[in-house]
Amino acid sequence: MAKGWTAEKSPAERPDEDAPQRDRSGLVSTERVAERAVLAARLPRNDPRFDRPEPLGELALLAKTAGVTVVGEQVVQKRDRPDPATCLGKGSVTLLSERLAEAGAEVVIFDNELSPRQRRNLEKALGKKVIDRTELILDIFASHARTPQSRRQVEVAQLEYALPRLRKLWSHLDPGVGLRGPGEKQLEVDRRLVRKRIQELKDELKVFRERKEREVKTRKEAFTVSLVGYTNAGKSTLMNALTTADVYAADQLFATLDTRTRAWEVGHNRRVLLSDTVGFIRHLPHRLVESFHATLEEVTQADLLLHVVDASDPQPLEQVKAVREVLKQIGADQKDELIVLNKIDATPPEELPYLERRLANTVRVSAKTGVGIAELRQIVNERAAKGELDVRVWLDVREGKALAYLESAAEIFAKELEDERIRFDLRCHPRLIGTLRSHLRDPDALEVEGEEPAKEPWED
Ligand SMILES: Nc1nc2c(ncn2[C@@H]2O[C@H](COP(=O)(O)OP(=O)(O)OP(=O)(O)O)[C@@H](O)[C@H]2O)c(=O)[nH]1
Ligand SMILES: [Mg+2]
Repeated sequence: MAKGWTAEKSPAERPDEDAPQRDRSGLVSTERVAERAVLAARLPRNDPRFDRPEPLGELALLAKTAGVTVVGEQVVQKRDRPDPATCLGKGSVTLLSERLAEAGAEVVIFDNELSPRQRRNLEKALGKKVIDRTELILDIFASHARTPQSRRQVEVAQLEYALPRLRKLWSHLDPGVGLRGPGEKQLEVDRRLVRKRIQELKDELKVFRERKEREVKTRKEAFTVSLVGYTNAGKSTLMNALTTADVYAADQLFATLDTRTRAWEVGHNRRVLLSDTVGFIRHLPHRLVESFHATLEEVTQADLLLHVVDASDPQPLEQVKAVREVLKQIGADQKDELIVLNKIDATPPEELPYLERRLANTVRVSAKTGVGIAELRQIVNERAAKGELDVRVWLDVREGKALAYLESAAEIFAKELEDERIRFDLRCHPRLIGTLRSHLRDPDALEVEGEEPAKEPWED
């Protein structure tokens, strides 16, 4: 296979086997084994999730992915503004306390992001551990991060989340309100240490990012396609179905945290580079998006986004909206996009026309059964072919390297012997032309459609 088509794993993508299971600061635990939790939320009155049989279904799935057992009845308060002290109102806090006791749960998981104060007050009122959605997502990311890069990315996000919440850890050392005791001093020291660690990690990540940018740039000669979509939409399964990649796919949220790139043959001698990456979710903590910038580099550089949608989900349009918000955050919202309606084997057929009317540019597939894959391949083939140019190249039969490159990289539709050289008529992506030229002994033996052939100085 010609150089440039295979994407080798960079060190940042290789599993980090020796990494400690806990982060060095010891502040943020990633272990949450066999805990029993009750779910709670404050939702605005017009929240579309009230139309679902289970408004907190996604939070339940997140909890399950984090290894938490969800028990008892959920507490959902309809309320347009959060109570500044406890998020939920008094009555709902009391109800929550009763449900916790009934279910024998040790933890409450909130769907809302809680301020440090709200969380403190709730823990005091309930006498139980309180965690919020952001923390749960960070937790899942932490336990799924396998590479040195993704581990650092998660650690930065966790530490930034923990920084304003540090006080709690040291409150037991505080002698009382208004007195600066050892706890206060310890807190200052600790904040400084955390900030220092964040800076260290960011410096290390900068190196990863610069390497990634260089790597992505060198692939510029290929047409690049990125799979994006809500978590669990089936991106990795589709990647496996389209290429011979062996990417981890599972019925859990955020199964993928890194980017994998593989060559995908979409037509005769037309290969594109296909990348699979981390999934998105509603209200993805922005710190997380920021720290995963390097991982998302492929998306921002792609020529085409395949936006994978789980058509069998009760609310696929909500997911599309959430994904587009994240794309906007990373500056990829103006890209060419094709909506891939996936899991059609599990979707009621009458749903599909409705989705197709609401979303332009769609194709139906099932990554699981293979239905629609050929059509998807055809569409991508056409898109990749769109910007291609007609090129004519003359080669001496002894130019073996250039010959091999041509045959592997371009669509050749005519080959003729002309003046003791072989003339090739081919179509290829404009970005390939530079490489093609560099392989030729005589750089003028290549003509591009619409381009003036190079003149010799005496021809003017
Ligand atoms: N019925 C059905 N299930 C599918 C299909 N495609 C994927 N799945 C299932 O959906 C689940 C999620 O698949 P993944 O490929 O891991 O999803 P992902 O989008 O990569 O998820 P993250 O990496 O977690 O963001 C798995 O249990 C798959 O078996 C499909 O076409 N039909
Ligand atoms: Mg995946």
